[in-house]
Amino acid sequence: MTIMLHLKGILTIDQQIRLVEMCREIATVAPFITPVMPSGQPFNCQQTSCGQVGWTSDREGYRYSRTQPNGRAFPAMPDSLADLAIYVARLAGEQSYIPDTCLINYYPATVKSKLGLHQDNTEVNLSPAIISISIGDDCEFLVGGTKRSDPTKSIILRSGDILVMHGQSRLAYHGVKQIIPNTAPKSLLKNGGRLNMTIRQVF
Ligand code: MD6
Ligand code: FE
Repeated sequence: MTIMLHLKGILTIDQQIRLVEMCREIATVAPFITPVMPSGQPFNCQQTSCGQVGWTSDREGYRYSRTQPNGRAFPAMPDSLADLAIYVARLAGEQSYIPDTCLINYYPATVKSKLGLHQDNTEVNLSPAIISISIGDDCEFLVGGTKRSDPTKSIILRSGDILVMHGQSRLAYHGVKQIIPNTAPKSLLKNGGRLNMTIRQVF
């Protein structure tokens, strides 16, 4: 059984605006890129990270790296984001959560924006929760079981929602089926689309 914690609408609009500003600031140091998968196929979303390491995908594989493709370190995780993650981890029953990194995905408001079914298993320690913040347009999110062939169900992730994949759901297959245009709170993202921030304890 897949048990996740879905905190619907837990972030105020002011908190969401501050998170968008945070992502903009992070992107001035670690610009969004469109990574390629090990197969060479580009992702259908743009990515950056903050924290001591950043999630990286290229021809060499999936891994956490201390440096961006441009050779520079990732910007530190802002304290307010780390504090939010520690608070939410507690709600999921994890009392000693260490937020090492936050992967930021941006999905432009196009039909092409999606993320294939996958399992998050690049972390060295696969036990701690992954805390996922949604901002902007609604997203149809698929969640299955721990085998790729398990049936999936759709849930809608809306702006201000936080989803926690922990315990039995930590290794559940999941993906982004579609971004639903023009569903975001007004003037949150000037070109529309969706931001997703996933905070992880890697080690
Ligand atoms: C997204 N999220 O929502 C992509 N992974 O755009 C993920 O891949 C994800 O939301 C692990 C745990 C929660 C997630
Ligand atoms: Fe994931």
